[in-house]
Amino acid sequence: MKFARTLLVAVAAAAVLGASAGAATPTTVTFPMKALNASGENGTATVTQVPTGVKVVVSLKGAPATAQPTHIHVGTCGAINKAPEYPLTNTVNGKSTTVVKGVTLAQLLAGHYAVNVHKSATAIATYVSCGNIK
Ligand SMILES: [Cu+2]
Repeated sequence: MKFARTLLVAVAAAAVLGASAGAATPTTVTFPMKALNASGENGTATVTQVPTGVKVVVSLKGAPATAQPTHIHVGTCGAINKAPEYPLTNTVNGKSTTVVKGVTLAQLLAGHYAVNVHKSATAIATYVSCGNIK
C-alpha cells in the first residue's frame, strides 16, 4: 500500500513537471547583434518579459556617441520589413534600454521580429547592427 502511494505521487509529480515543461515560455531571451555594412557594431540584445510589456536592452561594442535610431522590425535580418514596428530608445555609445508596452515576449517569439540599429538619423537607410529575436 505504501509502495502504491509512493508510485502515485511519483506519477503525479512527473505529470506536473511534464506539463510545465511543455508550456514553458522563457521569461528572457538573449541573442547576438551582428554588425552590418562594416560598422563593427557587434554585441547582444536581451528581451525580458515585464508586467507592462517587454524590456529590451541592446549592448554593442564599437558604436559611436552619436544617436543611432533603434527599432524592432517585423521580419528577420535577412528579410526585414523597412517600417519599424516598435520604436526603441536610440542607441548611444552602444547602449539602449526600452520598455515596450503592450506586447509580450511570447508574441515576439511566435512571429518573426528583429532588433535593428540604424547608422544615424540622417543615414537612416544604413543598418549597422541587427539581431533576430529568438
Ligand atoms: Cu529600424
